[in-house]
Amino acid sequence: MNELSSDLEPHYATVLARNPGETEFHQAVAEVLESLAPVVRKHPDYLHHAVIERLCEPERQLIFRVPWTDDQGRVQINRAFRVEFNSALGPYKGGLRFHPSVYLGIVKFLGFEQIFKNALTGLPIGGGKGGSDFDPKGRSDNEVMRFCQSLMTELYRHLGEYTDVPAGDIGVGEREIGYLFGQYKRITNRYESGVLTGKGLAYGGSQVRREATGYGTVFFTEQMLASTGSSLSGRRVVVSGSGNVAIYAAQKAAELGAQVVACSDSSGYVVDEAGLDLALLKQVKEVDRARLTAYAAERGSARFVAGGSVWDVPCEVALPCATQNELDDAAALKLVENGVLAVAEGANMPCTPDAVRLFQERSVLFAPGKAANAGGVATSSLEMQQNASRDSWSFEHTEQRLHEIMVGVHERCASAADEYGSPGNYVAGANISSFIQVADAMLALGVV
Ligand code: NDP
Ligand code: 2IT
Repeated sequence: MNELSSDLEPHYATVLARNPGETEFHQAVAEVLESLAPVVRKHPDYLHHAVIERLCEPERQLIFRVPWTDDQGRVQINRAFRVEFNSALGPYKGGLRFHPSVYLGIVKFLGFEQIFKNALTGLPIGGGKGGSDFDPKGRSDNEVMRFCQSLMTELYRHLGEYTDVPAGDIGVGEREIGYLFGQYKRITNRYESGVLTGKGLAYGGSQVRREATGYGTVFFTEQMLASTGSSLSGRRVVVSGSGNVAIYAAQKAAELGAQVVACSDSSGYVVDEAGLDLALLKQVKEVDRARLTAYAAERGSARFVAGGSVWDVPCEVALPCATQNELDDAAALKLVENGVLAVAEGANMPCTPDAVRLFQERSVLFAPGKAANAGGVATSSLEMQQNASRDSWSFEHTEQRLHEIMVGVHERCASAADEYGSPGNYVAGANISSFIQVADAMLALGVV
């Protein structure tokens, strides 16, 4: 990491000492603190009132056992987490991730990022995150339902539309949110729509929530390119992942005239020089829940490369939309050598710190996840608004709101970067603008 100022270094040392082994959480904290030296110089109050120490210590952390029975009648035990990180701006808000790699350090990195991301949207939402080491791959619908019901049987007591509002993330989509909501409703005997977001359209979901993260990432990319007089039209784009964020990032990029030539999953990547066939990709991933090899088998122009790095595929715009630390310095160098102009993080923290540094040194436009992928949680907040007013908006209206929000996120990042002496540095801009917003609310609320 870069060296921290002497004001901030002790806080980072405390985070390391108090949270041993949680490397992703350390990485996320370091990345924010690295931007804050000019802020605490200008506003020493933040240090006097221990805002940084308080921000780095979650308000509440829950860890619990999730017992469930598989289709063979065997009892399975998973571990689940909910980290309610910061509620200065609103109820805790953030997704649930189901993936075998989930442990406390992952949930804390995601929850910490979420505080700042949510602040950047300008909407009244605090930061939280949760998940489980449950692996939905290869599980039947019934197994997933029983797991979700068991998880909610503990989690429900910590949730509420004014308290904590989960949504999806890796491994959690509309199917899982449906089962979770059904169990919440049953246990509480309340039709409390605003307690979960990412719901299906049949029962209180919002138009555009499914598309929102990917669309928002592309809207942010468009703003970044426009700031240098450029656009997405005619650009070669590569996305990583082939899940919710990747599919809708690819779709919006294609709608704006880009050629999206590759995507990936954890087994390898697909190159499709004719441009990805999004209807086929959705059929394979959303309906059949199959692997990318099935896409390549169906599509004459596509080639599946087992293993390897999708970042070897030459492109002008790279959208990492899979998972944390999936794009390292070697991949970044390859992208730069191949002439990449812009990188926007659809995923949370997909680029390693060395990769980010390399992009910045080589003047590649770089958008950090907490800005670029904020459209998902922003549209979750729009879903909460619709639920609270018992209303539902059209697709066009909701997409228009999302677009305005992403323009606003870009504007906040760009102007904070200018004001604090790092023009064009969206990492600094995102961290500074969101930190000030949360810190000011924390000061106003007193020592709580
Ligand atoms: P999905 O579960 O829909 O898709 C995840 C995709 O990433 C899959 O293609 C998966 O491949 C791949 N992937 C996951 N883990 C790994 C891994 N360890 N190594 C390689 N590939 C991996 O998740 P989402 O699309 O919802 O989430 C993707 C990213 O976007 C995450 O970082 C998430 O935190 C972030 N995000 C999501 C938001 C949302 O609203 N859903 C909002 C903002 C950010 P495979 O199928 O092989 O596992
Ligand atoms: O990382 C994220 O912002 C999400 N997974 C979405 C959170 C939400 O509450 O919609």
